[in-house]
Amino acid sequence: MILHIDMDAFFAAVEQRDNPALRHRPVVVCGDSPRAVVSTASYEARRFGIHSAMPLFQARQHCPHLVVVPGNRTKYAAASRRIMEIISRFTPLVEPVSIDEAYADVTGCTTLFGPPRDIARKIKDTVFNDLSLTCSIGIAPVKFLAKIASDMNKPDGLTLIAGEQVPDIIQTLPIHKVPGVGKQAMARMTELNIQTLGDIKRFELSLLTRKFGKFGLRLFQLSRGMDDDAIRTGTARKSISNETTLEKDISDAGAALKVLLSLSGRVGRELRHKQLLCESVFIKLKFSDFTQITRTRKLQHRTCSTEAVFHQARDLFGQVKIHKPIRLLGVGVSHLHNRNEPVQLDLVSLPGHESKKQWDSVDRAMDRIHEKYGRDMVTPAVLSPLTTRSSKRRGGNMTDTVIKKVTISGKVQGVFYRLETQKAAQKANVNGYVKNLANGSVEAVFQGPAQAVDRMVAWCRQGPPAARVDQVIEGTPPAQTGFNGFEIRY
Ligand code: DCP
Ligand code: MG
Repeated sequence: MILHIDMDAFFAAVEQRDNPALRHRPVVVCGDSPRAVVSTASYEARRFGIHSAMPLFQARQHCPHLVVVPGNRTKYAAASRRIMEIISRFTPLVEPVSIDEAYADVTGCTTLFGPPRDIARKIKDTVFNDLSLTCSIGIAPVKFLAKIASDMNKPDGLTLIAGEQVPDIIQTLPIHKVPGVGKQAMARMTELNIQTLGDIKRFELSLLTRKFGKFGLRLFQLSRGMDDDAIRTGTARKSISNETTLEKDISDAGAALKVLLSLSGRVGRELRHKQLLCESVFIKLKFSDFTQITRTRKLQHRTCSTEAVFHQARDLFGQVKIHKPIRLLGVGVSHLHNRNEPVQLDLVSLPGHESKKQWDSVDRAMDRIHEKYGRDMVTPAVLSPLTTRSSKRRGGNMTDTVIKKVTISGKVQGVFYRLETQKAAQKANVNGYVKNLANGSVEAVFQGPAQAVDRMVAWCRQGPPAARVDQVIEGTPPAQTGFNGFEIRY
């Protein structure tokens, strides 16, 4: 039998646990920008019709005395780890599927711990005693029904679907509750007058695959209670992603790329932290009219490099025709593998790049800095618009400025090097750009007061920590009339 464990109103419950003043009150966990969306709502808030992904302003309309709490991912991740650890005391076959959700196969553990319902009870009690949090558990012979069962009596539920109940449950299960049935599939279901999973049985496999593609076969199987999806331990997480609703809608590709870079950084960091490699990269865009698209690409080589993830995200983004302002951007990776699986730890192949492994050390350096100083040390530089002190000076008298170009070779490519160059240039009030060259070196052009430009050239000879500068060649800068701040070029 399979257990599906899902925490109740997870982020909100952690906040209510840690702050008694929040208990029994309508609470949402949410960012504080005017465009923030609800991460999760306490069950008290749900009574007002508030739910995950609802814009905060709307939630406030539903419930004027709503309490808004900023999230604390570190705290939720710590709780999540403890929950997963508790579950794995009962069975080694645990598949965490998200921060607050896991499947566990308890088939082989009943002699030791009793029947599945007793195991579920023990898990619920231990989670409650150790963490003061409640969860809901569904038990069923197959995964998809276990998930459906965990949702049946939320919060604090324990629901068993025994083998003999399966045909009845399937017959009456509303089709939109079947995992994988989204808006598009629902439109076709309506065309075919399919209302419950049982209704699928009326159709031949060939028609289902014609209508739903590969998913048609899965529907065919699920409608007969068959789910051959096994518990995937270890690298069980199917994807890692990060998305952000922008403070303001944007139409500018450059600004979007900066956000994608920052998101790629977070995704890359999580990959490396979890010792995983990915084989696919995807991006998600939501537009001002709330329509959204995703684009995915399978990679030739597995990677955990921020640069490689960003490279793909940027390419995918380049293929999207932007007709409307962008409201939300997301970057994700999937087809995850353990890093220590016996494959070459190579990074995605980029035309003309021989020294890809450099990124590995750059990433590690970035990760160390991030660990030491926290996220803010790195990300604002990526996202900081080019209205730095130096760029604000632009438009003023730039005639006393000099311009110099340098080409830096060594262990210098990677996001980190360019970010640090940008930061140093901004601090020195120097305009220009820094970019990677196809031959593995980096080109930087500095424009500003002579002394400051010289300081930047000297800075390049040293480079940031973790870089190894072998050579800096001064060259003739391309003809330029002036730069708007100091930018990272791609
Ligand atoms: N989450 C999020 N944004 C969303 C959905 C969820 O940040 N759009 C986060 C917050 C949730 C956590 O993931 O607390 C788990 O998601 P669930 O869908 O399991 O929702 P909850 O645990 O909050 O509630 P439920 O009791 O319905 O499981
Ligand atoms: Mg949950």
